[in-house]
Amino acid sequence: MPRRRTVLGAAAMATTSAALPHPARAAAATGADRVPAAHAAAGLPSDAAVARQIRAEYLHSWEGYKLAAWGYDEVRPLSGGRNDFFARGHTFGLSIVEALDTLWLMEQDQEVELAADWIEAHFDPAVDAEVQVFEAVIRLVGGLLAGHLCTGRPALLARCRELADRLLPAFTRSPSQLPYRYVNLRTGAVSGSVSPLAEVGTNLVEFGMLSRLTGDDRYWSAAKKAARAVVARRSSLGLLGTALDVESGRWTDTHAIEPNPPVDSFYEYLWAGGELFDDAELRGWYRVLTNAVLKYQADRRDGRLWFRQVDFSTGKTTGHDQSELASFYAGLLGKGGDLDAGQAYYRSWTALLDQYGLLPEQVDYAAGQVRSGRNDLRPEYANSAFDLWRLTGADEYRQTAYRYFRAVRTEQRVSGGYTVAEDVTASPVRLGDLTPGYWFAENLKYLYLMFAAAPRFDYRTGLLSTEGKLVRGAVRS
Ligand code: DMJ
Repeated sequence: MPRRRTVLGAAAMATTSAALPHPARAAAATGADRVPAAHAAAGLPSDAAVARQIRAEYLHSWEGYKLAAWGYDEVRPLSGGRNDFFARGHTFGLSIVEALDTLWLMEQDQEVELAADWIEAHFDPAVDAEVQVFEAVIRLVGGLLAGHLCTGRPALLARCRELADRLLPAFTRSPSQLPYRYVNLRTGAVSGSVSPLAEVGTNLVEFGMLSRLTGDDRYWSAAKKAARAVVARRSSLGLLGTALDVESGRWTDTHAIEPNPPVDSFYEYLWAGGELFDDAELRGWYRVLTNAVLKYQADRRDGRLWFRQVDFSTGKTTGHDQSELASFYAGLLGKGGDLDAGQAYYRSWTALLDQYGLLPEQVDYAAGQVRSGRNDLRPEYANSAFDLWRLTGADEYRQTAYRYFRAVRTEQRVSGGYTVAEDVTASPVRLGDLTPGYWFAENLKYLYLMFAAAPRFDYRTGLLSTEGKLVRGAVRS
């Protein structure tokens, strides 16, 4: 079981600005309405003014959800409709669970009460429906955990544990220790025997934290065994494929496609689990696998860094697609110790942002073509800006993050909140009709923390999950 470290938990989190690393100290120092010279030159208002803008937009979106879809998973902000994210006809109040710790970090205590009260009264983990284990873990288990860590409310941890218990059959009923993709939360029936890597491994953080908080090792043990089962199947080059059959334990797809989905956060959680639980084995796996990605997949062309797809046994190139979701990898590379590569990859994405205004969902970087012009209000670029700013303190990240914020506000803000775009290459941008749940957990949280010098976030130790949930570094007074 992951050991309890003294830095974890609210009481130990009190910190002074003198103890903060450079970026947070800078933010604290400019908390007043003073505009640093570099920001003025780049057209940025003061940090405090930017933080106020970001919080106002978050609350605009939150109010839109409350008005049209309170208690439902997701809002359709143009039509005022609702979306069931996990299973048709069932709601988990997803957006409420997603928003809880962001509202807390933004010091919106009345809204926090409202959200936590709703969860305690209505969140039902015993639904007779098949849910996707990966999504339930990162969004719901992670959201309830973060909510508990931020507010201290024991009922949130109890709900979280009940849900995790209902997800566990996906792991324990698998002959290979690789989890099934779906589980019926009421009956425990499992299904979906071909699991992509992100779905196999993106549970170490949530299950590890749950084991630590409850003293019950089953969650961590299941997660660690699943990660080990993947790493044991790496190719002789140290590369991983894309998906495994959890019953035979064999690869069903041997293309190495990191950092694209559906592999992306498998690597992220080896790093995060190693960091959060001081686990040398996870750190070692992250290093070996990342070395192979950098050696065989890094593709530098026209001064830009991208990651090609290759056959995992031969290293032969099979594609040049890059998903917007992959932009998280810039921050992960930085956190994992490959800062130069992380910064270079971030700049590749900034160049795309500057070219299109909003990031398209999928490009072929070699052909210079947009494969999908959708924009699903994804948070990954903002996530990397936040990570690289924390690591370096460089102004570049706040300037580009603000450009990202302004573009989204200009193009995707509607009277009912914020919405996805069908095509960012069309003029004007063609909008869709959905606020994805993760919008309430991620994008504006990263941006807010970059400008707000938020007193409830420990800038030294704070750690966010792949869904942006605060799993370490909540400063409770
Ligand atoms: C989020 O649910 C999480 O960030 C996840 O890791 C993958 N990406 C989506 C949003 O794009």
